[in-house]
Amino acid sequence: MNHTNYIEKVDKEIAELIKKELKRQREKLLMIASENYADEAILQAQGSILTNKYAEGYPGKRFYQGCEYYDEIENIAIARAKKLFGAEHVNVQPNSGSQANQSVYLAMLAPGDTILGMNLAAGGHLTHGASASSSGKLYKTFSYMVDKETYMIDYNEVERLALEHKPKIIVAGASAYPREIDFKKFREIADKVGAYLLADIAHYAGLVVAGLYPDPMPYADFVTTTTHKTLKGPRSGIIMCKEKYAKQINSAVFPGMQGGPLMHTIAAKAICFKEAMTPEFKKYQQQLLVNSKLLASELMARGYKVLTGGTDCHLILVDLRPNNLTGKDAAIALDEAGIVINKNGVPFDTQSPFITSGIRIGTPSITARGMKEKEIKLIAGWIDTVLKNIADVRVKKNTAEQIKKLCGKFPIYKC
Ligand code: DSN
Repeated sequence: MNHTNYIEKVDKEIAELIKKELKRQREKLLMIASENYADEAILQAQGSILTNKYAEGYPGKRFYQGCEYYDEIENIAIARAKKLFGAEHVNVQPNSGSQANQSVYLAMLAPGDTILGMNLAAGGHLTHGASASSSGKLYKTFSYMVDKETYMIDYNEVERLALEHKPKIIVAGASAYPREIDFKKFREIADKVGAYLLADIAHYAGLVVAGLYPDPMPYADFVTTTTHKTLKGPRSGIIMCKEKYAKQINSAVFPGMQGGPLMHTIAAKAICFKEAMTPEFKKYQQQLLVNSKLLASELMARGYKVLTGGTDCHLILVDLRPNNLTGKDAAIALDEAGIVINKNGVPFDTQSPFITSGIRIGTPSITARGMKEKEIKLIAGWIDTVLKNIADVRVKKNTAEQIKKLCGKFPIYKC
């Protein structure tokens, strides 16, 4: 990509590393469920002169002069996000999904108030109340697990915990949960205890707007998402809510949580939302889902323990304990063979988060390259071969060569 030419002139060291990373993105199968390939228009907006400006405040109410075009850009991003998600109010300034969630807490909770979210070990996110995150340090947190047999959310257990702890906010959403989330059920539970409902759809957003995953908008008070996963946009976040919370949410994002918004990223988000309204985007989401369901069944057919027995979204969780493998060893071996996934704890895991007993596999990036059922079958075979020959250097090298060849047929970033 020729914008690296400018970098080469001033910093050969960084230019070289970007080139190497481009080669890695081109030649390997990127299958980390939370990653994707942003297209050239998104990259161009993020690398644009819009990075030069401070625009603290909101459209029409900025603290700096010279924001006339930034107001227009932000208003376009907001209008598109409202239309795309059917939201009453949208704040497009959060720099990430984490900051979006933290801003909701800052807006609606006082330190010490209670949050009920999905346990990190069950697939929840750090910001859903994990002790290592500010959400777990500033607030009193309780968490729900998944069912020990089915690995699905046990709504009776969520309700029991809600009745016991009377949370002020309940978080529905996950980073590693492959099944549909019943947002209506969460609403009913929240109403029983007078809690707000926050739906974090960071992972599922692309599928939600394509109508392929449950839509939380009719049920949740707040919906947060990142924009770079299934949405295929820039690395960032947004918050959506009912109009009645607009003022509190806006004040929590700025000046509560952040300073000057990243206007180049907001422009890229606007482009992302425009693209997400197209029929091509819907087709992409449909294929992504076909691919992940097929990958799950291909792996199960080869004897792998796919948690919950399949998937309703872009991600698959595999428990490797029956294979006597750790997630860490599997992830390293697969990476050496050209398949990049992440080690992932499985619910009730006895291994540490650095080792883990499982892996998480996602199809957003390979689908963005145009890969379909034929390629998924090949990939399932390669995953199996590598995991059965984890220490065999020749197998890994041979697989990496075949993958490089396949990737050559599905080029990315051609210019
Ligand atoms: N770190 C992200 C993921 O991989 O799921 C969640 O924010």
